[in-house]
Order: sequence, then structure tokens, then C-alpha cells
Amino acid sequence: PAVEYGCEAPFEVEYHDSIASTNDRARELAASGASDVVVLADEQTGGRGRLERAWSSPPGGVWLSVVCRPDLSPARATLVTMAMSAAACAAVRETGVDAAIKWPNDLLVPDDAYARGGRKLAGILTEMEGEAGRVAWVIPGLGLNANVPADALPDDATSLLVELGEAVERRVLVQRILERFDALRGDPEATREAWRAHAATLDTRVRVTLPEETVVGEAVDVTDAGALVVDTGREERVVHAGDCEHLR
Ligand code: BT5
Repeated sequence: PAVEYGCEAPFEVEYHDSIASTNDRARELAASGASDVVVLADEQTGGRGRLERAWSSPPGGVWLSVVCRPDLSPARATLVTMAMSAAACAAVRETGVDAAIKWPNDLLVPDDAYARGGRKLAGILTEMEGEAGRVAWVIPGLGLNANVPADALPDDATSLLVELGEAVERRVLVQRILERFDALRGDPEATREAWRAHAATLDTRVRVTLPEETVVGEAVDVTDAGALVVDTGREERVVHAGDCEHLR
């Protein structure tokens, strides 16, 4: 396999050289009762972003999905996504790349030439199913442009390879991400703290585009449910979903 993977974290790993989408495979595993399984691929042929957007997933990336069964209400399942973004951001910083989280859960590498606040290094697609007011399963799917060359990246994106000028060892990177994720995922307070510590969006002027309106103001906090608190000057608005731009 392209990724030699030996994980000591409490996850079983199912590795694929190529697969349509690790989230799709993880959903199958979740439906058959699996838990704490990681689906990892070198390449995805049908990678998915949020809102039915496509996620470009050429060979060399870290494309992974984790089947989790946390004891959470559906409203707080976002904590799992926040744990994954904070874990991935910390592991990326250990490679020497100065990434930060853009709300809700993108990893960006700052780039002053970009009004939107940076180049996208990673994104997370979380899918879940609820049952009687509790989460039955939740699957955070992380797409991280690790050893993806510049010519295989979309516009406005970057990779660890591009930033560092050399390939990273994905086995080590994945291990670090999963260990941190495992340490954070059962601990809401630690998750929120870690998220805050890695966030580029807090104390930044933002424009959040919601389906019906646009909210502009200073991002002042994130809630336990992963919502962004925006001080518009007139009021504090709590926004739960939307696309966020950093304004300078
Ligand atoms: C995301 O969506 O950022 C979530 C991406 C999650 C991908 C992982 S890979 C493992 C697992 N299996 C899957 O099938 N998916 C997950 P969103 O915020 O909607 O961003 C999508 C947008 O990012 C696209 O419309 C493009 O503009 C841009 N994009 C696409 N591929 C990219 C890439 N490799 N790097 C950076 N930006 C990309």
C-alpha cells in the first residue's frame, strides 16, 4: 500500500489505494454496526465536500473517515468535527506549516494575497445519524492535502508538499491526528479549548453568508455546538452554518 499504516490509537484501520469516498465506505461500516474504525485512502475518485460540492482527492493526500459512536445529543455532534479539525491542525503545525482553523472547520494557511484569509489545506465533511435524541453514529471525514503537488490542487488550495517543499511521512501524520482526535473526542471542554487555540476566525472581522442573509461583524466566540458568535456592533448573533470569509 502507498501508506504503511501502523496505528496504536484505538482505531482499526481499513486502507484503500483508491476508493470512491471514504465517507461512503464509513457509512456502510456504520450501518453494519462498526465503531472506532478508520477508513483511509491514498486517492478518492468521488470525494465529497459539504453541500454536494466535489472534493478533489488525487493520490498523495490524507483522505480519512472515522466511524464514531459518541454519547452526545445531535446538536452537540459538532464537537466531534471540532475535535478532528483541532487534532489535524495541531499535527499539521508539528510539520512546521503554520495552519489555522477557519470556521467552521477548514484548515487554512495564511496568505496575505488572499482576501478570504488563506489557502485551503484541509476540510471536513461530517455526516451523522440520530436515534431517539442521541447520536447513533457520526463520521468526521477529513481531507488533508498532504503530498499533493501544486498542479493537482484546485485554485486557492495548498498542500503540505507545496508549503514544505518536500513530502511528509503520512503514516506519522495520520497517527498523530488520530491520537489527538482520540484524546479530545470525549472531552467537550478540551475540544473547545483546542479549537479556540488553533482558530484563525476568532477576533477577526468576518462575513458569514447564510441562506437568507449575510452577517458581518467581529467573530468573538464559538459555542459547544460549534456555532460562531458574531458581534455585529448592534447585537451578538449566533450563526450555526454558513460560509465564512475573513475580512481584513
Ligand atoms: C469540505 O467541503 O471542505 C469538506 C471536504 C471533506 C473531504 C473529505 S476526504 C475524506 C472524506 N471522504 C469524502 O468523500 N469527503 C471527506 P467544503 O467546505 O464544501 O469545500 C469544498 C470546496 O473546497 C470545493 O467546492 C472546492 O472549491 C474546494 N476544494 C475541493 N477540493 C479541494 C482540495 N483538495 N483542497 C482544497 N480545496 C478543495
